[in-house]
Amino acid sequence: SSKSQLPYSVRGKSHPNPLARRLFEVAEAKKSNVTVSADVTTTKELLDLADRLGPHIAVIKTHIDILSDFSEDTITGLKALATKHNFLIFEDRKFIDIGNTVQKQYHNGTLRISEWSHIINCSVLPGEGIVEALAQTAQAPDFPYGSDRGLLILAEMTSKGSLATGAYTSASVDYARKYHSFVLGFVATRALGEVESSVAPAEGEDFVVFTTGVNLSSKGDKLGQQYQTPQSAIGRGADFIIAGRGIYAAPDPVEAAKQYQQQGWEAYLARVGG
Ligand code: S5P
Repeated sequence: SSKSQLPYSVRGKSHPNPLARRLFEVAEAKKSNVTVSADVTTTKELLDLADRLGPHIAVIKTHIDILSDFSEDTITGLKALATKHNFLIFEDRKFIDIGNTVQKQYHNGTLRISEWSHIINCSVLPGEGIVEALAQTAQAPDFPYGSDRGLLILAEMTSKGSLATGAYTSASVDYARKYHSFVLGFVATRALGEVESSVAPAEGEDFVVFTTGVNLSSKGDKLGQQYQTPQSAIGRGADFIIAGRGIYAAPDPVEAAKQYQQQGWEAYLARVGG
C-alpha cells in the first residue's frame, strides 16, 4: 500500500482494524515479519514446530486439514503456544464456495476454525458474496470471539500459470475496499495499490500484504511453485513473508527461521529507511 514506507509501529497505531493493529504490534515487538507455513502432518510435529519457532515468527500459518490426528489437543496446544510466544494464527483454508457453505466451514463444524484462527483467507472466485458471508459471521453480535478475527483475500497465486490475475485481482481489491472492516489485506506477490478497482479507497486505507512462495535456497518445486527471496518480496510490497519448506524442511528449522527473520527484518528496515 502507499503506507508501505511507514514503520509497522506507525501503521499499527493508526490502523482502524484491531487485528491489524495487533499484527503490527507483534511484528514490532518481535522484530519479525515472518509467517511460517507449518505444513506438517501430525499434531505433535505442528506443536513442536510452533514452540521451537515461536520466538522468531509473527504468525503461524496452518493447513489444519492435512493433520492426520486433528483433535481438541491440536486446538488447545496451538492456542497456548500463540499466547506463550505472542504470535497470531492464520488458517490457510482458502474458502471458495457460496456464502451459505463457507459460513458453515468457518464457524463450528469439525475444524472449528473461527474458534482458534485469528486470520483466514478466501478466494473471490465465487464473487462478492463469499466476503460478505465471512464478514457477517465474524461480525455478528453473538460471534463469541470478538473483533480478534480478520480476512485476507487471495488476490494472486505463486503457482505457475495462475489464473488469479487481471479482473480477478481487481475484484479482490474491490471487495477488500467494500468490506474493509473485516478484510485485513491480501495474499499477493506484490503491493496492489496500482491495481484498477471500481471502488474508491477509504481515507487512510492500509491493506496488509502477505507474500508466500518465499525461499532462500530454491527457485521452485516440481509442481509449479515459484519462489522469490525475502528481499525481493518485501521490495515488491510484502509486509509479511510466508515461508514453508524453506524453514520447516531445513536441516535446522530454528536456524532457518532466524535467518528468514533477520533477512525479512533488514529488508523491511531498508524499505522504511530505518
Ligand atoms: O499463492 C499462494 C498462496 C498460498 S497461501 N502460494 C502458496 O504457496 N500458498 C501457500 O504457501 C501454500 O499452500 C503453502 O502452504 C505455502 C508455501 O509453502 P512452501 O513450502 O512452498 O514455502
